[in-house]
Amino acid sequence: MSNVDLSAKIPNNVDLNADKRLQRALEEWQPKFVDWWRSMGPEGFQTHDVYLRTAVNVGREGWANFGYVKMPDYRWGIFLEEPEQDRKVGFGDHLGKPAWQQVPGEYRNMLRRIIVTQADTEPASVEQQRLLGQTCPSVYDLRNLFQVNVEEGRHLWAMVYLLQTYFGRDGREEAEDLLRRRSGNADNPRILGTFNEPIKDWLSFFMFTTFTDRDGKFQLLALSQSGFDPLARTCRFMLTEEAHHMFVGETGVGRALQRTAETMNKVGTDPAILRAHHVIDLPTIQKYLNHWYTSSLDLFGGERSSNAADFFASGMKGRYNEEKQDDHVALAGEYDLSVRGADGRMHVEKVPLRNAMNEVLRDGYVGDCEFVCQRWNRVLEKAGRAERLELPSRRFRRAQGIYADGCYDPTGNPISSEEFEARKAAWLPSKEDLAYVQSLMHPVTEAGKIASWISPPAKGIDDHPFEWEYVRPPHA
Ligand code: BYC
Ligand code: FE
Ligand code: FE
Repeated sequence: MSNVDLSAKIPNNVDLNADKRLQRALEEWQPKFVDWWRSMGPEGFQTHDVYLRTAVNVGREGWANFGYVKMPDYRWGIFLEEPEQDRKVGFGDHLGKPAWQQVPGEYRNMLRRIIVTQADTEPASVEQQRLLGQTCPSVYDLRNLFQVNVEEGRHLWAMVYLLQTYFGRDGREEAEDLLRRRSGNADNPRILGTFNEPIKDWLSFFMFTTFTDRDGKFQLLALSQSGFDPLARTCRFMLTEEAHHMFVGETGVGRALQRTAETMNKVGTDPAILRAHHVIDLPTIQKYLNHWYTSSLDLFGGERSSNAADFFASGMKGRYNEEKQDDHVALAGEYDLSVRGADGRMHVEKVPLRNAMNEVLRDGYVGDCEFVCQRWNRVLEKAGRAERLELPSRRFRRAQGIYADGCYDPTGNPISSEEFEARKAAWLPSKEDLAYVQSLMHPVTEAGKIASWISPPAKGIDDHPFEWEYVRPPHA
């Protein structure tokens, strides 16, 4: 059991104290991070007391501590999962060799790119969500937003620890750049598409934490397999925090559905009438789902990818369920990919398995999202409704990969770009839809009260009731 040093400037279980150079580098980066947090983190709540959980250990029984914290004082720590004795590389060309404890020179650039890409998403999401506190539907939700935000901050710390520890001067420069790029900034944007999209309302936030944080889950599962052991151990611990982010998203959408279903039972399904009752009509919820799900599908990269093949061959990034596979080398298999032929129809093309690793990971993700959708539909069913939500085809509205070239309808049928344009208002949030949802976003900051468009949660946080004062204004 590695020691947890909670009294240190930077709480950690990596014995930071023993490496003065590294400790100094991280302590130099810390105030820059806090500056970034103050200017780009949650606007207007930096001096509030927020009831937050803080990671204090990695053990099974209780790794988190709950208490009121002012966010800039949050104890962002560095925690790696316990090492596995004599761990071996679990896949790829180096299968069965001892896992690397240092960066293998030949894979240094590749590994740096993977870590920087992962790292970049974390502060990006905080930037995207920075204004949401001002329109929170309840104090309970406000607290959940901030919980997600501080943990994404900790995920940035986790990656910066790897950069500073294993990548020397390059790593320090990357750590600085991570605080310089800005979500949505035309000159210096974040790396991946979704992380430059604005999140202006809480339905978007709940869709994002359902679908985009779930990309995080699958990417972290794949990186948890890494033969570079420090990365694997870091990502394993990050996954424990990720579960709550997806919970916030799924239950958030579920509670909006609940409210809509109850209102439909009273006044019918006419969107105009539902809107007059200040709830979000079901077609609009479906359109938001279509938007954020498809944007998140893009985060898995191209269906055919030599990068993905290299990541796998090198042992740096595995499959999310590598231990359940029979063949960990994956040189023999093929993946059946649906591609659109010159005749305009879909047909199957065989892709060498290693080159299809992005698609293999996306398959796992799509399956997981289908379960989420089923659980949302149970909310509708329990409320006595016959309507259902649906995931669109993975070909719909793609901006990355082989489906980005043509247009497809939500069932995956190839269509012309004219048809797509003509029908897109029925499939994706229109300006009017966005404006309507925005019009519902009034802050509700009295404990126990809630906005019109969403139901209260089944239970509160850490055994406290929904009515608990999860966020308290600063006392003069
Ligand atoms: N947007 O070979 P390809 C999370 C680029 S989320 C923009 O098809 P590859 C979180 C790609 O970089 C998890 N660019 O893709 C969630 C490449 O660029 P270069 C984040 C894109 O490399 C919520 C080119 O297109 N973690 O943690 O196989 C809140 C051709 O690429 C996009 C990771 O992503 C896109 N969507 O796969 C907070 C894990 N997609 O090289 C946090 C690390 C592709 O030509 N990243 N491109 O300049 C990776 O494993 C890979 O970089 C990717 C891309 C899977 C993202
Ligand atoms: Fe994260
Ligand atoms: Fe997350």
